[in-house]
Amino acid sequence: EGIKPQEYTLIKLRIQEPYPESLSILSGKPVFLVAATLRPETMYGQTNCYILPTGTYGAYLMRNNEVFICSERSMSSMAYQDLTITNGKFDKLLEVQGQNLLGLKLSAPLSKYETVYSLPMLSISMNKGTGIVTSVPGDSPDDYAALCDLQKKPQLREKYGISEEMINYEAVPIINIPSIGDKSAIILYEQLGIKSQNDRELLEKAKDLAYTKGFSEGTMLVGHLAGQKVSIAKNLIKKYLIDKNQAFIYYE
Ligand code: A2H
Repeated sequence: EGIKPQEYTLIKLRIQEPYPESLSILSGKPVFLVAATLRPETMYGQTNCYILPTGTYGAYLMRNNEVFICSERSMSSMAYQDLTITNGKFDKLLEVQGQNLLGLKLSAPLSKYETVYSLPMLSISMNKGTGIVTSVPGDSPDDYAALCDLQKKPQLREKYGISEEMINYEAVPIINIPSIGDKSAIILYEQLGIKSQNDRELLEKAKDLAYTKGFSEGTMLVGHLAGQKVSIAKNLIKKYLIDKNQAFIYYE
C-alpha cells in the first residue's frame, strides 16, 4: 500500500450494439468497459481488453446517460471523486459476472483496430483499478502473455467461448526503446523465456525493465506525437483523450 495516491487514466472502451443477453436491459444507452492504465500513450496499440472471468462487475449509470462497467470498489471511489451523477453516491443498474462480459465487440480509443474484443486474463486483481485492463501486447508483457496463451491453447479458448477471429490480432509497434527495440514486451517475453501468463516472477522482471526504460528512453513511433519522447508524449496524449471524453483521471 502506497502512501501517495496512485493516478490512473481510465480509458472508455465502448461496447458495440447489439448488446448480448446479459446486458440487454442497457440497450439504447452508451455502455463502456472502463480500464485503468498507467500508459495512456500506448493506446494506439490496443488489440483487445481483459476481464477476470470470475470477477463480479457492475453497470453504473453515469452523467449524460452513459453506463460504465467496472468493479464496485472502483465505482465507490469514483463517487467520492465527483465522477458520478450525485457526489458520494452511485446508481447500479445491474451486476454481471466477468465470464458474461467476454467476447464483446469494442471500440477502443486511438486503437488502429476498429473493433477489438474482451478476452479473459486470469491475473487481474479486483482490488486494483477497475478490474478491467486494456491490452497493448507490444508494450505490456502481461498483455502479450495472456494473448499468446489464448492463441496457443484451443482448450483455453473453448473454456471461455473465444473464437479465433477474436484473437487474430497483431501487436503494433508504438514505442522504440533504443536498448531493447520496438514492441519491447515481445522481445523481453522471448529473451526471458516466458511461457504463460502464470510465469509471474519472470513477468514482473519483464514489466520492470519495459516500464522504466520505456518511460526514460522511449520514443513514440505513431500518432500525432510520433518522434517525441514518451516522457513528453504521455501527458499530451492523456489530455487529448480526456478532451475527447474518451478518458478521465482517477486516483486510488
Ligand atoms: B498498464 P500498478 Cl502498455 N490487475 O496499461 C492487474 N493489472 C492491472 C489492473 C488490475 N486490476 N489494473 C490495471 N492493470 C495493469 C497499459 C500498460 C500497463 C502497458 C505497459 C505496462 C503496464 C496497457 N495494459 O503496466 O499495479 C495496467 O496495464 C505495468 C505496470 O498500478 C496498468 O497500466 O503498478 C498497470 O497494470 C497498473 O499497475
